[in-house]
Amino acid sequence: MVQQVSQKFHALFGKTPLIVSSPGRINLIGEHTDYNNGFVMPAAIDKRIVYGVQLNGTQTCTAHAVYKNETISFSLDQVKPTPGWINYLLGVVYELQQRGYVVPGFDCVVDGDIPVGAGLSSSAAVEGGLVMALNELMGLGLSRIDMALIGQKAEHTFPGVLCGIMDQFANLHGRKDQVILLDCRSLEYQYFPFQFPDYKIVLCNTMVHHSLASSEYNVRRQQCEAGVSAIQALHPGVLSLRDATLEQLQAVREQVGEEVFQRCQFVIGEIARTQEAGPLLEKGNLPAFGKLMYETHEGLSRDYGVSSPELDLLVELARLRPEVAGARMMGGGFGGCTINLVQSAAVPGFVAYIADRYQQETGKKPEVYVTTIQDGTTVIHGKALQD
Ligand code: GAF
Repeated sequence: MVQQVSQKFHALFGKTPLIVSSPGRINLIGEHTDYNNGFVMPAAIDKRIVYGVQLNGTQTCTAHAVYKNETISFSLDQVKPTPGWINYLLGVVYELQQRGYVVPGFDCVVDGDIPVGAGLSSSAAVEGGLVMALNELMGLGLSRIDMALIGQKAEHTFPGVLCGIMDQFANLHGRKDQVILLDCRSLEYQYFPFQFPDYKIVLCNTMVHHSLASSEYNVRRQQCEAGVSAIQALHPGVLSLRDATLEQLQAVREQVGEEVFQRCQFVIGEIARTQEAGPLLEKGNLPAFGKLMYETHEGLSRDYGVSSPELDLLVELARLRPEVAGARMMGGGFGGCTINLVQSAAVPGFVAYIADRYQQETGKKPEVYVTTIQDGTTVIHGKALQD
C-alpha cells in the first residue's frame, strides 16, 4: 500500500510525499466509558490508512482517495463541513486553524484497508494520519496527546459525533503486541503485553452499519449527563459517572426514569469491569477476561441499547464454542464487528462455523479478520525533499 500511495502521488502531483501509516483500533473492554471519564483498553491493529502528503505552496488542498478513485479540492479560506470522506480531513484542518496554525496548501493521496462502518475506527485513522503528516511537514512539534485531542475535536465539529478520546488516543499511542489501559479522565495510561500464542483476536464483521449510529451515540452521551446531573444535585463531588456509585444512582432512579437509570448502571459496571480486566491480563487469565467480555456484551445489549440483532447473533454463536474465551460487540454499536478471543489452533474451524451459521441465519456473508496488535500512527518516510 505504501508503494502504491507513493506511486500514485508521483503520478498525480510529480513529487515525493511524506508517508504516514495510521491504524484502525480494537477495544478489548471498556465500551462507552471514555466520555464518562472512565477506563478503556484499546490497541492499534494491522489494518490501516496510508497517507502520502506534501505541501504545494498554494492556498488549496487536493486530496485523492485511491479506494474511491475520487479527487476533491478545497480552499483553505473556506473550510466547512462537507459530506463524505473529505469531511474528516476538513475537520482536522479546521481544528488546526482554530488553534492559530496557518495551514499551508497540501496535496495528499490516501488509501486503506480498514473496513468503513465496521467499528474499527477508520475515521480516527483518517484524522490521526493527517494531523501527524501536517505536524511533520509544518514542524508543529505537537505531542501525540495534542494530536489525539485535535482529531477528537475534529470529529465533534465536522461529522458531529460527540465521541470520547479512545479511538484517536489508540490510533496515536498503539504499540505492537500491547494493549493500552487508558484513564480517560487524567489521560494517564499504561501498556499491558498482549502476547498469548495460544489465543488470537478474531473480528467478525456483521456487514451491517445502521444510520442510527451517530445520532444514538449522542443520545447515549446526553443520557449519561442526565444521570450525572441528578446525582450531582445530591452529591456535588460527582462530576461524571466515573465518580458515581450504584447506590447514588439508585437514589435518583425514579427521578431520572428507567432508561437513563439502565444506561448509567451499565457505565458504572463497565468502568469497574475494565479496572478488573488489567490484572487478569497480567496473569494471563484469558478465560476470566473473556467472561468479563460476555458481561460487557450483555450490558451493551440489554441496558445500554447499542447492540443489534446481528451483533447479538454473532456473540451467541461464539458463546456456543468451547474454543472462544470471550466475545462481545465492539465500538459505538448498531453494527460493525464483534471481538472474539479464540484458541489459536481452533481459529480455522471457528471462522468456518461463524461464516456458515451467520449466513444461514441472516443471509449475509460476514467478513472475519484474524487481527494482530501493531504500532500506532507512524511516519514511514522521513521528511520528503521538496522539488
Ligand atoms: C466510538 C467512539 F468514537 C469512542 O469514543 C467510544 O465512545 C466508543 O464508540 C464506544 O466505546 O468508537
